[in-house]
Amino acid sequence: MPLKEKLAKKIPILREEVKSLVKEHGQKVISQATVEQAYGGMRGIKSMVWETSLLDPNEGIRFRGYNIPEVREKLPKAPGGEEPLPEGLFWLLLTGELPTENDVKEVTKEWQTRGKVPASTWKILDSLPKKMHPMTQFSIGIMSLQPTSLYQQKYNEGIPKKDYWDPMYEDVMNLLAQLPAIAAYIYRRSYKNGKRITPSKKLDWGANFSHMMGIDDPEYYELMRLYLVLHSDHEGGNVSAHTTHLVGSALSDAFYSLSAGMNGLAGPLHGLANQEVLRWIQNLMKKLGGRVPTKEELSKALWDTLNSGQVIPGYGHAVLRKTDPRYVAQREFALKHMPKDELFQLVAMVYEVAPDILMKHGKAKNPWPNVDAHSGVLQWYYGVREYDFYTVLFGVSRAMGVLAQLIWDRALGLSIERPKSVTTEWLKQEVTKM
Ligand code: CMX
Repeated sequence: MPLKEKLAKKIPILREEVKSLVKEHGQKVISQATVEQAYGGMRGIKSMVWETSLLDPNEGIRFRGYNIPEVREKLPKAPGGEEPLPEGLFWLLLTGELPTENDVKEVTKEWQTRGKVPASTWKILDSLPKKMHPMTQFSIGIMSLQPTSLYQQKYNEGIPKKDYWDPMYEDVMNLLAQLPAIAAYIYRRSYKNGKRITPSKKLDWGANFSHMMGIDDPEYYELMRLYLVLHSDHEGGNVSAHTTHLVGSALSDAFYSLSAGMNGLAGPLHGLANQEVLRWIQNLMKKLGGRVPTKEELSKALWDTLNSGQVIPGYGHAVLRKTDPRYVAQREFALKHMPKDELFQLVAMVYEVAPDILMKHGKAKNPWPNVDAHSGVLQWYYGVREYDFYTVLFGVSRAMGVLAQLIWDRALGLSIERPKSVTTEWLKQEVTKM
């Protein structure tokens, strides 16, 4: 059954479930907020619904109930490949069901068909300084597609609220189909000869992305597929997901919403950490005259970083309390394909040394590595050495999760977000009454 038809069948069922859940249990308390949480990034307060994934502090992410090893095993692969196809993950995120090989082929075909980027987008990108950060170019590239929004057009025509999800689905499919070409062109114009590479009708979404970046190595295709799966979704409270969802709640279309989410991903505490990790490691090697440090030298460098008030990039997490399984999956890929690589060995050494130091330092609640601690070194190995670009790769992947949820946001008719804020003065008065 085509993806849209499958989704159309699921929507009325969940709508009814949500309706009766709210009717029967609407007043039950699921979370409370403390003063500390109000100042501390609202950490842990349960007040948002996110259907596509759920994060367990110890086990890590589950996409629609499937953890990362399960997703790697169960999702269809490219012929001869071993890593899951991102198209299959999108199917799973959107429908909650594992796709067949044929379902995945259909999504690949659909994204190939919808992949033509309007000439106006190329023109806008060409007008930007080549030295502009790739994430800024990416966000502008997404915004440049906004005039193509069918959702906005249908909204203006007055379609009923229950049908909002339909043009949203169309916009999301077009946007996902076009994102790799936009991202790849940003890579080509910023770092290569600036020539656009035409997508191939023979390649899947991830492989086509590598192809358009100018990398036609089957092993990198595999890495790209894995990378795009791993970074896609991490429940709703992280900055990129929450921002996309928040902006969408004002009934802004997918282009406004995703572009806003990407601006959040561009922050150094979020998606930019992947480039920071490699910068940190390479600065350290430069200081040592280009050689791999000993464990003692590495420990000293980690302490120096902490003592100068900086964070160790790629370590810690707002929710996770164990090594991120997305880190583990990338480590497994590295052990299989590049075990002798010097930078990988250094990343592995940081994994041996940093958690103990962070525990001794005593501040970070989670001393273990997150997804960003490993991704850069894999890109570097396959020749993508322009680390300012790494967050764009993250962004193409993250788009799948946040946009799948955005369709559900409209399908469920979720309200405009408007939590209550208070002032410090209000809090000071209120706590004295407790
Ligand atoms: N190095 C040094 N100190 C750290 C740290 C790290 N890697 N991680 C957390 N801390 C510090 C915090 O800065 C905070 O210090 P203050 O009390 O002085 O503000 C303290 O430990 C407590 O923080 P926390 O509750 O453990 O962590 P938060 O939920 O506030 O923040 C995160 C989470 C990811 C922003 C933080 O761990 C961090 O800055 N890590 C490094 C950057 C990074 O890897 N980001 C990528 C995360 C994954 C992603 O979203 O892409």
